[in-house]
Parts: sequence; structure tokens; C-alpha cells
Amino acid sequence: MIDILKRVFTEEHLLLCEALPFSACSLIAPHKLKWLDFEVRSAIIFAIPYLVKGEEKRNVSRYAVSRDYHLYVSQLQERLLPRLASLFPDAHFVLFADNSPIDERDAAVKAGIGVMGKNGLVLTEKYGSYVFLGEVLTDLVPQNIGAIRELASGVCHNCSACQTACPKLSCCLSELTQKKGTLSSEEANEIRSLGSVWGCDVCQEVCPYNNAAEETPISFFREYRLPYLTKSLLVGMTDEEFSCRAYAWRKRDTILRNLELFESESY
Ligand code: B12
Ligand code: SF4
Ligand code: SF4
Repeated sequence: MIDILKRVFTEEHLLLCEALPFSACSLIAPHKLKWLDFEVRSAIIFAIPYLVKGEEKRNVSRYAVSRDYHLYVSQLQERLLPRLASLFPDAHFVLFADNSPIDERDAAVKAGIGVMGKNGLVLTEKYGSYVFLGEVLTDLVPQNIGAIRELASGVCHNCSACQTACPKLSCCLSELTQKKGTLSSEEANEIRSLGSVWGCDVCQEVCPYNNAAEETPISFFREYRLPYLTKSLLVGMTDEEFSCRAYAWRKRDTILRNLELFESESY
């Protein structure tokens, strides 16, 4: 059974290791399970590679240069779930990524997808940390699940390059770029020195696991790329175009405010 699952996921270029007993997952949003009409027994954890190299001139975090990965996840769900349902007609499946009931990094490490980096991210051998994590929750119990290292763990090289390079003073700058409303002058300066209007990649760019990270084979992440956002590009986007970007959930005001930080005379 796990071999069939692996084949289906591999055809989608997803990095897959093993299924995990659901009891080994840490719940961070248990209310998201309430609407499920089946008892979740296993989690099939996968990683979605998104790295596209080049694009040195970038003011948007790598993960947000393509269209929003949540759109890719919706498309994936539309392909994957009917396939799984036809292969296993008596089982139930539901797919989550990011907006998930479980702690995805913890689950990915336990499932053997990668090791936990000191930068707080899961580092994979093939694609480094440039992966999104997701999972299919199911009431299936793959036959060899008992053989899975239920609490497998791993740690990174512990070189501390990420911590040395991290520019944060107050909070993670990725979070700061998402903050709504008016920024204090210190917060504004932190974003200016970061040079990114959305997200932060500093602790990933310096990580040795990412030196030989491979590019994504998934075409979705190679299309409609906007590595360098400007006010005119943003203002020129139709609502439909804007809604496809990873920063859309914060509305235009937030990203516009960040862009304007780079235009102010005091900078
Ligand atoms: C909220 C959230 C954020 C918040 C807060 C992050 C946080 N609290 O860690 C903000 C906005 C800051 C954020 C930023 C980013 N995020 Co985020 N985020 C999430 C989300 C939705 C929930 C995280 C959460 O609350 N976890 C639960 C609590 C308990 O975790 P925690 O307190 O941090 O505890 C963990 C750490 O302590 C870690 N850990 C264990 N041992 C050690 C040892 C050391 C030394 C350290 C430092 C950590 C560590 O393990 C614990 C359990 O996982 C997850 C998706 C999900 N459902 O899991 C994505 C997720 C973690 N984010 C992701 C990404 C890509 C990012 C960014 C890289 C985006 C960017 N480029 O700007 C940054 C990276 C920042 C960083 N270095 O961690 C990916 C990570 C992929 C990966 N390869 O690991 C996820 C999994 C989304 C996804 N589906 O792909 N994120
Ligand atoms: S994302 Fe940026 S601010 Fe956040 S931990 Fe990494 S380097 Fe530090
Ligand atoms: S930079 Fe070094 S310490 Fe930080 S996550 Fe990568 S290997 Fe680990």
C-alpha cells in the first residue's frame, strides 16, 4: 500500500518519505479536525520543492516570487484526492498544507523528510529548506506503518551560520513584513535594512544545506514570477492578479506600506 502511495506522490514530484501514525503528530489547531467525518489514523507527509535559481535582484522572499503556493496546493488536491479515492475506495483522505491542524515541521522530521535546522526549518537532502510541507490525513493504516521510526529525529550541522546572520531585533522579520497597520520607526528601519518587502530568507541563504539544493521540477513555480516588486507593478495588478500572489491575504495596504518604506527620503 505504501508503495502505491509513494508512486502517486512521486509522479507529482513531491518529496515523500513515509506515513506517520497520527498519534505521533502534534496538534496545533485541533478544531480543524472537527468537520472531518472520519477518524484520522495516519498522516502522509510530503514536501513540495519550490526553488528557482537566478533572480539575484529580488525584494520578495523566494517562496513568494511565484504565484501563491496555496493555489498550487488546491490544484494538487484536485488531482491527488480523486486518484487516492479510486485506488482506495473504502478510505477517506483530506489534504492540508500550511493551514493545517498539525505542526508540519515536527511531523516532517518524524516522518524522515528532513532534519530540523537551527533556523527552525526542515532541511531536506535534495531541495534544502526550499520546500513547503503538506500532508494527507487518512483513516488508512499503511501495512508497514509499525516499522516506521515513530519518533525519528535528526539535527542539522549546527554550524550556527543562520543565527549569526539573522538580523532580527524584535521578532522574526518574516512576521514583521506581514504586520498590519503603522510600523514604529525601528520596525521600519529593520525592514529597510533587510531589503525585502515580503518575507525573509536570510537564515536559509546562509545554510550549507542549501548550497547544492536542486531546483523545483514543478512548472507551477516557474511561471508568473515576480522577484522584484515595485509600486507601479503592484498598482497595475488587477484584483484577480493580485489575489494570486502570496501576500494577497494581507491586502494591498500592507505590501504597499512596505514598498513605500524604500521610497521615503529619510531612508
Ligand atoms: C505561524 C507560522 C509562521 C510564523 C511564526 C513561525 C513560528 N512560530 O515558528 C512566521 C510568520 C514568523 C513564519 C515565518 C516563516 N515561515 Co512559517 N509557518 C507557520 C505555521 C503556519 C505554523 C507554525 C507553528 O505555529 N508551529 C507550532 C509551534 C509549536 O512551533 P514552534 O513554537 O516554532 O516550535 C518548533 C520549533 O521549536 C522547532 N524546533 C525544534 N527543535 C528546534 C531546535 C532549534 C534550535 C530551533 C530554532 C527550532 C527547533 O520545532 C518545534 C516544533 O516544530 C507553519 C505551518 C504549520 N502548520 O506547521 C508554517 C511553516 C513552518 N512556515 C514555513 C515557511 C517557509 C516560513 C518562512 C521561511 C517564510 C519566509 N521565507 O519568510 C519563514 C521562516 C521563519 C523561520 N526561520 O522560522 C514552512 C516551513 C517549511 C520548512 N522547510 O520547514 C511551514 C511549514 C509552512 C509550509 N506548509 O510549508 N511562519
Ligand atoms: S526568517 Fe529572517 S528574521 Fe526570521 S529567523 Fe530567519 S533570518 Fe531571522
Ligand atoms: S545554517 Fe547551520 S546551524 Fe543553521 S540550520 Fe543550517 S546547518 Fe543548521
